[in-house]
Amino acid sequence: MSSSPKEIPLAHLIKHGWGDRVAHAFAPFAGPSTVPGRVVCVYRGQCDVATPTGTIRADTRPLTGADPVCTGDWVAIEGASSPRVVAVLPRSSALVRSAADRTSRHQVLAANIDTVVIAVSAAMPVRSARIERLLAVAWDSGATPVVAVTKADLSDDPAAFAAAVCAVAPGVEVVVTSATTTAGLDSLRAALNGTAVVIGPSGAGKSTLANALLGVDAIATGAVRAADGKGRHTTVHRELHSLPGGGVLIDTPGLRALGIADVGAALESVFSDIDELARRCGFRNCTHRTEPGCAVGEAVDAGQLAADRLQRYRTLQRESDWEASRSSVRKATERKNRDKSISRDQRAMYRFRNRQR
Ligand SMILES: Nc1nc2c(ncn2[C@@H]2O[C@H](COP(=O)(O)OP(=O)(O)OP(=O)(O)O)[C@@H](O)[C@H]2O)c(=O)[nH]1
Ligand SMILES: [Mg+2]
Ligand SMILES: [Zn+2]
Repeated sequence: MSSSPKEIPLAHLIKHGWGDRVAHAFAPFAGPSTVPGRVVCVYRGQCDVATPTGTIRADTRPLTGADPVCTGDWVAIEGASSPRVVAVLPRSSALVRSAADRTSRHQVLAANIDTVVIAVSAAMPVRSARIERLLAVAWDSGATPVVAVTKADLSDDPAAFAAAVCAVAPGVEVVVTSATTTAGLDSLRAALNGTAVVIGPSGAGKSTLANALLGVDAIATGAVRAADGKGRHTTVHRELHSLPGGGVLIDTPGLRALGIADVGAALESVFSDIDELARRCGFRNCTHRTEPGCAVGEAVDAGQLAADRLQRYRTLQRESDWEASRSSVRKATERKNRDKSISRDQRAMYRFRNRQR
């Protein structure tokens, strides 16, 4: 008899985000010796997984591929005495960045997420390009971005800081918080939904914020460098925690350079102000450079759109297009290699048959 999810004690899994969608996705893998689980932390060849009987360490080596599991993944586990991950369930969303070395594949930072919390420290000047980049990755994941301004207690004018952030995050909720004074934490809690992942540069206060939401100091934090206010990369693992009031939170290590993958239509969400203007341009394929009747150009001239924001939009567009072409080259190469190996297998089969005759 195969065990249906209904027969499994689910309290520990529900705390980690189990619901109808996941139950449905797990159904084809259900079996007498298979249990569902959620990956809470990944190590080389192993991972910690929340299962119906608690969180256990499981072997991930049975899976192949460069980046087989990632924090937030739902998996199927077999083997009670030496548990191993035998399958990764289809992801509902994934936060993806372009690999830093620009040669290998993309890296999945978190899976099955509903909210992406972008941590922006109010103790540092606003870095618009970085916020836009993080938003591009967030929108592209399929989850909803929220900006958490952190360390509001260290800012002379948190409202002005928030306004500057809002200017580069149209349509995104911006919540001003301080883990020190607890200001804004309730608003942030209200903005979270399902599984949230916190991203941002090192030292932004991601882990401190996560601890504040968890209500316990479960995660180590580290002081920023006095000289430039940058963090010291205290967090090294992506770690999933279940929140006391329901919901799930993934803390992540500080992002160094964040290369965007082919984010496609996500840029229209990041730059929805420019997208809105572009609809009113005289030409449908307007490049917003020299065309007559260009609503984007007119908005720049009128001081309604910052010229540098348009410039950053172009930069990200170019990067995304380049990644798209790179990925189509990669797909073509993969196809060619696969065709080659198929014809190699066929030749081997014919040789084998000929010998049999
Ligand atoms: N004054 C003040 N300091 C804060 C606040 N939040 C975080 N900090 C401090 O900022 C420093 C960095 O915080 P972390 O939470 O370790 O930062 P992080 O983003 O997790 O950094 P990495 O793990 O390196 O990516 C620590 O010294 C925190 O105490 C806050 O709301 N107010
Ligand atoms: Mg941290
Ligand atoms: Zn135009």
